Formats: sequence, C-alpha cells, structure tokens
Amino acid sequence: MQRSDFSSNPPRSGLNSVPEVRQTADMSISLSSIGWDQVRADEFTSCSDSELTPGRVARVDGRTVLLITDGGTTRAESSTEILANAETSDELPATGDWVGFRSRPSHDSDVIEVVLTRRSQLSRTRQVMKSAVERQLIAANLDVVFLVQAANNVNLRRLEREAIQVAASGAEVVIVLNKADLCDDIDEVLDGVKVSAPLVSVHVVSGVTGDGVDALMGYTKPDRTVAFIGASGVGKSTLTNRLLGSDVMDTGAVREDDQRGRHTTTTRHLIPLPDGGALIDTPGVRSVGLSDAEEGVETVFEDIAELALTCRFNDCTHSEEPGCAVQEAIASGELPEDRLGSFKKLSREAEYVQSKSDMRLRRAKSEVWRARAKSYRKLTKARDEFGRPQ
Ligand SMILES: Nc1nc2c(ncn2[C@@H]2O[C@H](COP(=O)(O)OP(=O)(O)OP(=O)(O)O)[C@@H](O)[C@H]2O)c(=O)[nH]1
Ligand SMILES: [Mg+2]
Ligand SMILES: [Zn+2]
Repeated sequence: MQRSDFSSNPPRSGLNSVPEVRQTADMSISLSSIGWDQVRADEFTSCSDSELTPGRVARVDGRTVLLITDGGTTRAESSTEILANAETSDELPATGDWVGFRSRPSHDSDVIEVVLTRRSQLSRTRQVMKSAVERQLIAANLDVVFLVQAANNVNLRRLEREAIQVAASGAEVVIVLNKADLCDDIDEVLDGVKVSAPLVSVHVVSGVTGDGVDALMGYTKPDRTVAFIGASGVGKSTLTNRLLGSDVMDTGAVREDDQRGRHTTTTRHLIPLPDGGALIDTPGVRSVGLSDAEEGVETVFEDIAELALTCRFNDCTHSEEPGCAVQEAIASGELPEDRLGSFKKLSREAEYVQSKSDMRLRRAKSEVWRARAKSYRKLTKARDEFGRPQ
C-alpha cells in the first residue's frame, strides 16, 4: 500500500483525483482482515456475475471512490444504474460500504455495480433551510463508534445527541473522554457523563501521553470496524494514529481562545488496522442533527423510559399529570430535572425529523437526477460511442 492512498490529503477533485497508478498492489491487505465474511461472500455471489470483484470503500472523493480490494487499492465510480436507482443520496456507495465492481483497465476508473446490504449506517441531519433538513450518511457498516470529547471541555448536550444517533445506527456506542492530561477533575466530569448516558461505556484517555489507549485497542478485532466521531479538535486523528501505530492522519492545533479545532481532517477515511479490523477517522462536524433516531432516544434515555412505564397514564407527557413517576423521581432527587428537559427536546427533534422524511425523499430524488444528468453529460463529452475515453 502506498502511504498516499490512506493519508489525510485527498487527491484533487474530478478526473485529476485518479492516481497515476490506479491499482496499487499490496499483498498484505486482504478483505478478510477488514471484515469480509461468509455472509457477505454469499450475498456477493448471489447478486453478482463472475466478472465482478469485491471491494470496500475506503474514501469518497466526489465522483470516484478509493476501494480496498484483495491485494491492493483501486479507483471506481458508481454505475449509471446505481445512480439512477438510488432513492436517496445516502444509498450511494459510502465510506465503509462493501461493493462489487467491474474492472475496466482501459478506463480511468473501475465501475461499482452492486452495493451489499449494510449492517449499520450512521447518518446525521443538517438544517438546510428553516423548514428543511438534509440527511447525510457519515459511514456504513460500523461495529463500534467512539464518541470523542475533550475531557477539559465536555458538552453533555452534544454527547446525548450523538449517543442517540449512534445508538440508532446499529453500532455500539463508546464514549471517549480524550485529553485527560488537560483535565483537573476527571471524576466530576465522569459523574456528569454517566448521568447523561447511563448505559454507555466511558473511557478516559490521552492521545498525547497514550494513557488509556489500550482499552480502545480492546474494541478492535479483524471482523470489526470502529470509527471516531466528535467535534473538530477533540483529538480523533491523534487517537487514530495511536491505534494505527503510525502517523497516517494529519493533526492540527486547536485555537487558543476557544479550544475549537481547525477542521484538519476533511474527508472520512477507512484505514486497515495493523492487527486486523478497520478504523474510520471522520472530519469534525459542528453539530449532529438527529435522523431516524426515535429508537436511539429510547436507548440513551432508558432511565426515563423505564420510569415512564410506571406513570399512571400511558401517554403521560411527564409534565403535570397526576401519578407521573418521572416527576416523582425528579422530586426525590433521583433524576436530574435537566435530563427530562433534554429528553423532551430530543424526542421532539427525532419526531420532527421523521415527519420531514417525505420532503427529504423528494429532494434526494432530485439530487440523484441531477447527478445522473451530470454523469451523462460527462460520459457523452469524454467518451466516444463505444465508451472509450477520448
Ligand atoms: N493535551 C492533549 N492534546 C491533545 C490530545 N489529543 C489530541 N490533542 C491535540 O489536539 C489537537 C487536535 O487534535 P486532532 O487529532 O487533529 O483533532 P481532530 O479531532 O482530528 O480534529 P479535526 O480533524 O479537525 O476534526 C492537536 O493539537 C493534538 O495534538 C490529548 O490527549 N491531550
Ligand atoms: Mg482529524
Ligand atoms: Zn409521566
């Protein structure tokens, strides 16, 4: 593998992004060491012809993706059929996806013809206009997601929101409090985190000293994919490099005045781990909006969900109803009041986003049509009638 394939500097966009040597041979990469198994192999055999080769998306660079294959990497783009049939943009190949592609040695890139069933997918929503939200796929086929925050600058509201979104994705949530070396009272921070996400494992680490990183290592296995998510500057890439045992990702200092990061990582990267398994480093995002996350709300607020079972009314809103077990727990000091506030706010948001999903579908459909038209224009411009590049 050439370092440049997985390093944090993505190639320039468009056709320029195709490296000079498209197929990089490296016999040390095997798909079975990053999660390829019998179930995936069976699905692959059943939905593809003998000319397709399996691969995994390591990175999306605009129109093309970098694929890891048995023994090397290659560039590929989605077939026009995949572009046309995708109901929403999050059905297009994303980082972490398993795909079947057809080799086209005479073209600039190979072509992805099938995307295998995802076992989990992590999305977020972004408010794009006052009344519209846009769903964005962060990555597919994740087993464990490390939610990273800086221990000296914890934001519990954000943590709840992110934990909900990951719980809804189908992956296991693990909270990582990084920069322990900069935190004076870690016990106080931990108490707050444990109230906000009572069922989630929490690890205190330092990417700089290496303390606690072994515990994160314990989550990696040849059949697993782990990912780091969290705000810019919390140390996702620093921890990535620790787990990889080498400086593959660039890291960048935070701003002195407000501790914010400078968005050093700009693309999601899937990188094979030295002892098997894969790791995905992601760019820090300003906020994580909920998307299809009603189930996640129940997981993260299981303490409230459990209390609610004993409220007198089934549809109790835990406001002023008589016999409300949640209000009783607040009165007795068992449940912090602001936890109920967060629960209500985030449940409303999850429902609101669900109700917007029709609009989302319609919009995403038009996105696909735009992409289709664009790729058609490209095809007709760049190739002769036999599909050969000119
Ligand atoms: N003191 C201390 N600094 C850390 C630790 N982990 C990371 N840093 C520093 O925090 C800064 C940001 O780290 P990055 O790893 O680039 O953060 P990131 O989360 O990848 O940020 P984006 O790529 O912008 O999303 C760098 O200067 C790191 O050296 C830590 O445990 N302790
Ligand atoms: Mg980074
Ligand atoms: Zn109630």
